[in-house]
Amino acid sequence: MALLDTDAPALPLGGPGLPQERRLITDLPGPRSAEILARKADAVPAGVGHTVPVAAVAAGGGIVVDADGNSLIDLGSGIAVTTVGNAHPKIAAAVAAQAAQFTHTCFMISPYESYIAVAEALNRLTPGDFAKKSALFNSGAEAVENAIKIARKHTGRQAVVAFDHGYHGRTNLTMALTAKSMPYKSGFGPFAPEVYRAPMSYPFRDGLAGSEAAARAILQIEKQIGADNLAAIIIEPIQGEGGFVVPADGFLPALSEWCTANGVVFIADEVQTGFARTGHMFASEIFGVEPDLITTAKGIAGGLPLAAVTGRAEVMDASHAGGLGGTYGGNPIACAAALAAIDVFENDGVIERAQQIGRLLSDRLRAMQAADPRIGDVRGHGAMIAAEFVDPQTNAPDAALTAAVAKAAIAQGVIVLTCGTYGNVIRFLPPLSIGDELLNEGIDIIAAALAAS
Ligand code: PLZ
Repeated sequence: MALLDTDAPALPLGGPGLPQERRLITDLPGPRSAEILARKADAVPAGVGHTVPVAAVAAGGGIVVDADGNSLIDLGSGIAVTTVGNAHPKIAAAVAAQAAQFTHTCFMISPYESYIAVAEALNRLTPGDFAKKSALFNSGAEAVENAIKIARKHTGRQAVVAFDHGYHGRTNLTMALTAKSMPYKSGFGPFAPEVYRAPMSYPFRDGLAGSEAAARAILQIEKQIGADNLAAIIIEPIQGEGGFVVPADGFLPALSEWCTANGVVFIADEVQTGFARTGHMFASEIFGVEPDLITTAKGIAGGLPLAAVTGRAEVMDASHAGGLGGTYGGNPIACAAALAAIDVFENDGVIERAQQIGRLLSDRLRAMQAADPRIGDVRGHGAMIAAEFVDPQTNAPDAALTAAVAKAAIAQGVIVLTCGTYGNVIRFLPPLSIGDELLNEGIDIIAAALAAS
């Protein structure tokens, strides 16, 4: 039905029947949001920041509504989470039905079918035609932690390699895996040991072919760690927080082949790229790799907290009984939401919509780039596209320009996120329920902000 019908006048997807239009009736924040944010400053520590100075009260389609009745265009999906749209009716119904049935038993105490059904779906949908198993957790960071535990147990080795610009979370082990110090790590150490960093393929900045970048990384790994000591390498097929860095062709397959040849577990962190975001169910498919383990979260359950590790059955089974788990992992409400979301991903044309959005975004951004050399690079796949801002003379990152453009767009009611090691990337992660009109209006506003900066 109207899920992906972009001609629908309102509410293509989700929620409380919201008109699909940007509408500012106050400056941002309006008085009600300002009051709520003042309470935030008193009650919530400063370390928990926010990007958009409004308090949300409703969201659906491509719109977020704030406490003063302003409607903002959503180009962020709450960091790549509400891929099927916010408050999707199928998810809202599944959540309500499950909440009325039971909210928790703890899967480790009294298992239930929906967890198993989510595991079966993940085993079927992830790349690789081999026997797989899945374990469920609550957050992306928790999935990453567990993937590393599983890889260590399977290999009997300790070292783990992550990559320049990589992001894997904010817990102690995942801080160690994450590359960027500010704001994620600074002052929060000491970090988990036996974590090493290898150079990433970043075609815009290193100019290397995928095979060259892989040879560089592998040489460093062999010389500085040694394959015999290495349990796993973990990599985002397209880096998220690090700047939507798309590795050169051949980079990921070469790493994956080296891992296989050396008994190292190849872990793809698809927390941000997974579930149709890139115009494929998983980004690993774009590069033709079949990871041993895949971590997922974010888009998996339409906004409910759920995460997973999926992978080769013999690797996943390495842990002794009782070695994996957690009180809430695979909570029944989150599993009900995931089953509803997976139904939408498989049956409602979501992947095709991500590809359409990708074409629209990259066409528009490339046209802007042709007219303005401060856009050094446009890259990404599907509804995960970014523009990198630079000084056109030197290609040096221009974080100040990036921040100014994002701030101006947000002030006009467009929720847009930045990213990148150098803070000079604007990323587009719209919900796939957004209509073309809102998407174009959002880009128009960003283009005008750039022209004025
Ligand atoms: N792996 C690839 O993108 C989360 C974090 C934003 P959690 N990215 C958004 C922030 O500032 O905290 C992410 C990711 C990749 C792991 C994670 C961690 O997922 O669900 O936030 O723990």
